[in-house]
Amino acid sequence: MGKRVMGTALAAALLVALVAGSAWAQETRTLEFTPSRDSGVSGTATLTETDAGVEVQFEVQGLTSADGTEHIAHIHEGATCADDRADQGAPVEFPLQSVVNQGGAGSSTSTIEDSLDELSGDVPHYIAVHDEVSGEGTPPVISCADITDTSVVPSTGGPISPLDALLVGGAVLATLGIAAASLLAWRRA
Ligand SMILES: [Cu+2]
Repeated sequence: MGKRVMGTALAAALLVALVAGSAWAQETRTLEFTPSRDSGVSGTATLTETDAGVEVQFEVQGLTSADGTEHIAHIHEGATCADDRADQGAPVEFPLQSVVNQGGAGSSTSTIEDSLDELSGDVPHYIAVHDEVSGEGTPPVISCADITDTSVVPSTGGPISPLDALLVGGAVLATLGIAAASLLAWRRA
């Protein structure tokens, strides 16, 4: 009986440690969108490494188009936001879900087949939100976020986010509790 209780407790403790470990290892980076071409459109992007690739999630504010207007968005490879602002932008590497203006703000979530290391490596990448489509050609970029090592804050090895701290702290407490309980059960047996 005692041995079985302890075995179960140890298995539970291991499971908790595994879950905490994977939460710890999940890499998330936060980027900032700044206005291009005096658009006044800014925002925040979160890039998360997942099993399927990189989940790109962002929201922008300050859109002045009509409600319901679609703004196409991409990840461009081979230049920076500064280059794009000097009309020296780079080609699209990944299309992203378009932003739809709702009351001046809009969001987008896409998963792309790439890695954070690749996106923030030697070749520059930027996330671009474009002006509303009118006529032919790609409309100009109105908000831009560089994906570089200096503009990203990894949650592993860097500053710990409050959620990470909560998850890990909770897991540590749970593991200690289970260990204490199993020790008690073992002593009583
Ligand atoms: Cu684009």
